[in-house]
Amino acid sequence: MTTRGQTQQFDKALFKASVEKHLVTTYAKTPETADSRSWYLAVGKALAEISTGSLLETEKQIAEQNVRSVNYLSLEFLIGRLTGNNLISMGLYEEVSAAVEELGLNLTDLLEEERDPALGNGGLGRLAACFMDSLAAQEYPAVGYGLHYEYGLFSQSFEGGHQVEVPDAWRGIEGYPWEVVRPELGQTVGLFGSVETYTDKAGTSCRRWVPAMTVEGVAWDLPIVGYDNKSVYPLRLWECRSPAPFNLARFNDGDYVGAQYGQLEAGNVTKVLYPNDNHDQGKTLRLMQQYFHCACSVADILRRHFAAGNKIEDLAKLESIQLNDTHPTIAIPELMRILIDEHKLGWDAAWAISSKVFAYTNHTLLPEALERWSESLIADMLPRHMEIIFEINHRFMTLVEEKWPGNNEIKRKLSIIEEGQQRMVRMANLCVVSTYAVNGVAALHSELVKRDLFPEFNELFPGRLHNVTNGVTPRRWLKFCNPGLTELVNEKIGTEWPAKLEQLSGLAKFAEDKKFQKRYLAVKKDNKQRFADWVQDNMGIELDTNAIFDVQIKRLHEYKRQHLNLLHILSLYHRLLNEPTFDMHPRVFIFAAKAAPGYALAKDIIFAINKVADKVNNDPRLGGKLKVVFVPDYRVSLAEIIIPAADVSEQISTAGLEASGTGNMKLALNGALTIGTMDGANVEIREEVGDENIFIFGLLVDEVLKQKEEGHDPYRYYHADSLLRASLDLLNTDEFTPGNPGQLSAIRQNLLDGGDPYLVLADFADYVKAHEKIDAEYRDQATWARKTILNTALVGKFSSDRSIRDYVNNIWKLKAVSVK
Ligand code: 26Q
Repeated sequence: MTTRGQTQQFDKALFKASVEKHLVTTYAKTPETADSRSWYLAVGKALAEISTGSLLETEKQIAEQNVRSVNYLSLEFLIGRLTGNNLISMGLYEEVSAAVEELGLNLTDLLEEERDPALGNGGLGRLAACFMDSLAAQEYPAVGYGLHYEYGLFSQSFEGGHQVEVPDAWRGIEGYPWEVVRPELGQTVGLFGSVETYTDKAGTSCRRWVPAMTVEGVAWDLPIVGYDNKSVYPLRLWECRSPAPFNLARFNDGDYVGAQYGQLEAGNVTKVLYPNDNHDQGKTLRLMQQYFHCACSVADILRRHFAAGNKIEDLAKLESIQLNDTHPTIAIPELMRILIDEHKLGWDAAWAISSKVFAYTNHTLLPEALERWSESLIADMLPRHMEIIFEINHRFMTLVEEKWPGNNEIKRKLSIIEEGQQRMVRMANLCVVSTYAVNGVAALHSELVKRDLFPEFNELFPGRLHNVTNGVTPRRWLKFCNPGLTELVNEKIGTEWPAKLEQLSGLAKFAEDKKFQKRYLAVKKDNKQRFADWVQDNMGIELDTNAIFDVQIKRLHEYKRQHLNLLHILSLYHRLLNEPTFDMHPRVFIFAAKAAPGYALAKDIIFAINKVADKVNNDPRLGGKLKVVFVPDYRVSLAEIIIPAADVSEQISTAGLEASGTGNMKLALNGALTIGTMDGANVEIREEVGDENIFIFGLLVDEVLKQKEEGHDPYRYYHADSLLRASLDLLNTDEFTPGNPGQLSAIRQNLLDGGDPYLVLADFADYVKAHEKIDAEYRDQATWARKTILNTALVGKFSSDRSIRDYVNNIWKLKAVSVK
């Protein structure tokens, strides 16, 4: 692999010595007895030694310059493996590869030993990881704040086609070599208790929170290595521990052990990542995670601010806090509490600061994903915060009254507090009221945020609502994961594109070049072979790389419509067996997806796809034309081998429901052609690559809304479309579950009698047609080559470097700091 100039001093002999030292002293292995995993750990530690030094130096230089920085608060950072990526950013990939070879090791094999840190669910967590990469690459001062979960997202296996979840102890027994604990950054966090009034020395009556118990926050830093520069930024993850010695007196006073909180052990707070994606469950422990995260992070931001010699009044000048969805919203009342109760600012002075510090990113319009917490739960766990939320709402309601006098309906709609049997706090409303900028994550989504989710807020706060279209880091999602294509691109347009992805457009002029087409297709073929080998080795399924590799990889959710894909597969199965004139190019349908453990229909869909796979992969009547592979345990490192191998990218959500999508960008960048609805970032991908180079189908957002309003009638489609009927009815037979008819009928039932909430049936016919077009166009390899090359060439906009520059210019207003 070609790397850019190394950014670190590198002495091969010293490095080898360091690896061997760690092997012996850190991991207690001799070179003779060490297995591959121990060598990986030792190499990781030797590298982390370099990056930790740079992290401290970066911290120091940024503090000295006392410049504005952003703090990215997220409950999730789905970073994936660090070793390969950091090697690329450090410019040391080849050097280290050579060094370990001299130790008798193979770098590629060592990298496979690393377990993915899976500290996130899906898109939102992965976005946070890409953003950290792009902040460091462009040297915009930043700290990422997250949680140090003991267990990441569960790993998935299949038993009899059913999803089985296994806990993910991502750090292993030895610990993760890249992380470093920072005991000096520890924080103490209060919980529960009461609020009291007291008179201060000046004779003013004040409020203060007297927590009933405290827990300790321990900081762990992971290094985010800047690509081709000397900056290393911290991803700071908080681990919750109980105070030592445990504060039993306090605890017993309020009888917290006895009655309600006996279950609470500090170590439980950061024990496990909640495995829900786009769904809110309202669990007490989750709120505790959120507050623990916010309290530690806000305190650390203030610590840095004061350590650099600044005054509290200058906080908004120097710090921005970006809230990754509403999950860290409680940081807002936490900062207000500190400003008022601890720094003794009046409400207006505190609000003037706080409301210029926070900004909020919305990632969803799905009602079930909008966080609402019961007032009584917040009042119990965080009584002072609840008071502050009421005060924010009170003042906000005054504003609403001024704007719409006497209009109680609008007040009810906009209020941060939702009235009802039990009052609820609407976290999104709290965010919009309390931040200086709110953004959606793709142009269409941001329009819908303005038009449908927050129209009145948009009137009240003109200019507050923005768009920042998501992006992905080209370092991991092209340079690292697709070395073959990287080499080809380097040869044509030079090596600067990983930091300047717009330069990919220089490839467009080769789209018709026969020689280039051949080489581009050969790279794709190699990547397909690499994945096919993986599938053969791990799943025992043989794949033909001449087939179209059709890929849908993302969380399993009804709105993402994996079951629409399944119905299309069933329609092909039906036609191959029943339509004598039907022909198709061989196709491999590749799925990877985790379902939230409590999401029954999502699990049914996984089961159904697995059962259909069993049958079609072994049915000689199909002549090998149809294969279905559901790859278990979808994760970042698996995406890294599937994406480069994809011919077709399935982005088929019901229009209006996928805020952006980012897998769509990664797949297009690696030359997969999108079949997709006019949803999320698909709309902008179409704008960039041109209508000829993407397969758009299905209802538009407003058609979806209209159809829902008028009453969608699934049976109308069922009766009118014989292919749809045949496909659906297969789910009621025992074709795929021999001897057990009905095992797959829950999906059919949901679509027909459950009202088909995501309009699968309404889009089916158009989807089938779009696939027929794909089939025809793939057979003409010159046409296909042109289109796939143009996809790579024309998606430079979707670099997360561009997203970060949008945030920097329109929201954060940062200046880059070049670390010397
Ligand atoms: C909320 C409350 C309690 C427990 C869990 C949650 C929770 C957790 C994760 C709610 C939502 C999420 C994740 C949402 C998510 O990944 N959204 C995706 O964000 C991407 C980045 O912006 C977009 O590209 C996707 O369209 C969007 O679905």
